[in-house]
Amino acid sequence: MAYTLPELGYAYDALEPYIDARTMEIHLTKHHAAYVTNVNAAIAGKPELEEKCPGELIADLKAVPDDIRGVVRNHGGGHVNHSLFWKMIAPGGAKAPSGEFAAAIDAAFGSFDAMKEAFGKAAAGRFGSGWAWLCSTEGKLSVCSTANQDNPIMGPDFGGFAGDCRPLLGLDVWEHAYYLNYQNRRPDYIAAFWQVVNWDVVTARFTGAGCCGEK
Ligand code: MN3
Repeated sequence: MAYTLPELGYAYDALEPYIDARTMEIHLTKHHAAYVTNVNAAIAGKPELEEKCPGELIADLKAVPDDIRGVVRNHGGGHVNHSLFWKMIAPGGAKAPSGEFAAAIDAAFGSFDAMKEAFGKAAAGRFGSGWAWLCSTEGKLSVCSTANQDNPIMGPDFGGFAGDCRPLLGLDVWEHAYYLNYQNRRPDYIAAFWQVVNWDVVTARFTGAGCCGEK
């Protein structure tokens, strides 16, 4: 069964003024759509790969044949990362973490603001294209970044991280994610991102509601 482009579930302009409608539309219907098309083409006719959900596919790149591993890493990663991203910035939800999750953030970083600062540094410091992440590794929180479309669950051989590392929150810092509205001002885009994070979605990932292949 081929992978499909997910529904956004909200209007392209729902995140304005922080993320503009045109960027959302191009990002989903051109960039994300291309990742879906290309990963599908790569695994077509390989039922042992096609039967996996996208998260399972990218979490075990060693199982992918050499000649398509790069395409699956880039485009399968792109599909997983963007599918997560649309949910993490869906309108609504809590405006800040609470309860056990807030306590874990305080334990790891000292405060919510300190976590945001560390995350922002990871996002701003990623040279070129990639992602910043807030991750949970066996309940311990950390921030990190990955290059290109690598995801923390890919593991250390493929740009990810060791252990049972689950991305809770991700920020796309490819220029296509912000250039129309922010041009070269990545720090402004990072600051705006905090206005659209859906903390209900992020909290659900911390408490274990990860879906297929996301650990
Ligand atoms: Mn993107």
